Amino acid sequence: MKIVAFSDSHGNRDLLREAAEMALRGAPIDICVHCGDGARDMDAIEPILRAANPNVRLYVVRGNCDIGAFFLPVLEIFDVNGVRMIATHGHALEVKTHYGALLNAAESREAKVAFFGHTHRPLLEAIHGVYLINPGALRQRLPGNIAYAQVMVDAQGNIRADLMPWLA
Ligand SMILES: [Mn+2]
Repeated sequence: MKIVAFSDSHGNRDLLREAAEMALRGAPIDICVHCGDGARDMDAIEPILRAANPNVRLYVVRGNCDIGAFFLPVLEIFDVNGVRMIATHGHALEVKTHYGALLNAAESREAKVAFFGHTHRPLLEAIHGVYLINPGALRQRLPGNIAYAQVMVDAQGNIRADLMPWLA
């Protein structure tokens, strides 16, 4: 299963589309996550995700800048081949100052992966066996900047997580 996570697109729909097209190369996307701030930008890529895989699952959470998007959840929980994951923007968990609350949110739900955003800084770190993954902000397409995060989960529930840079 291939999970692709974006965050903090802040209205940069063209950039989100380019990142999605890059992510669609190779294996189809089974699950696509947006960690908030520009959550509704997902409208711009949902058709191409569904065209590539009609069964794609989307998890979109509300960020502090998603004004009025009260129909979106603050936290999503989902399972992939027996591996539980959460997605949240993170502003309510104070991720700019510490990861303790985020880690607690994951561990209290027995999640092994926590996707988040808000800091605009890409992060991939395993703490106490929990992957904390922030794709960073979709702002500039520069070689080396991170476009999205990718997590592959095999049938046995083994995880491989990567931050994916823009290709030159
Ligand atoms: Mn933001």
